[in-house]
Amino acid sequence: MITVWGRKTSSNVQALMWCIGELSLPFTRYDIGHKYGGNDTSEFLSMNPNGKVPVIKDGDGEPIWETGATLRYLANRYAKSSPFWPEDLETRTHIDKWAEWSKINVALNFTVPIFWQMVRTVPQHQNQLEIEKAINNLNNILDIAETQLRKHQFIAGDHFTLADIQFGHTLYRYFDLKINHPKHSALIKYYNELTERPAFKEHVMISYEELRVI
Ligand SMILES: N[C@@H](CCC(=O)N[C@@H](CS)C(=O)NCC(=O)O)C(=O)O
Repeated sequence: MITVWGRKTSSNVQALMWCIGELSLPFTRYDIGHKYGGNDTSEFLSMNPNGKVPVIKDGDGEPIWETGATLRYLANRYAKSSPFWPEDLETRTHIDKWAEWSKINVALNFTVPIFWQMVRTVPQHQNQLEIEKAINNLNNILDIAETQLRKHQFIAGDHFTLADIQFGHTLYRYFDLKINHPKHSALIKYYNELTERPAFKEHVMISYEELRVI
């Protein structure tokens, strides 16, 4: 049994929960963080000194934090030898490369400069010029995903892998926001297919209204 500490409106928790769903793992999840609090207690900080979610424990195991590490742990423990996280080092590293690319280039260039600015910042403090610049920057990065997805069904190739979790979980909010979405036809097809996956529907396509500042 996997225990998860983290509110379901956290994008990092969503990536983790989507992975848990795709791997059909039993779990218990506690709402922690943001309006639920609980991430500043000594009990929580003894698990994760950063006070951030998600944190997981597998049975009585050590707490694991940093979303990328939790995903790799689950994949190593429960999806070894599957196309999701193959044993072959070269194939796995190719997937890991796209997972890392997604976290650093897509998720980080979306969450704070775009999502936080548009949803979690009061309008009088929003910097429209900076938001526009951030959207253009992200859309340029997504050109790379578009090129990849014109050649392959998934972000790291022809199978659904851990890289799709790190890449795809950001797309629900990206497409939901009323911003300029270029005609990335392969990316849009890919996203539409993700929205048909039950675990994506359940864990990623979640309202973010509780995060809105007004
Ligand atoms: N690098 C960490 C970042 C974790 C993080 O920033 N989590 C956010 C939610 S997405 C958080 O805990 N925010 C404080 C809160 O929810 O109260 C990871 O990848 O897990």
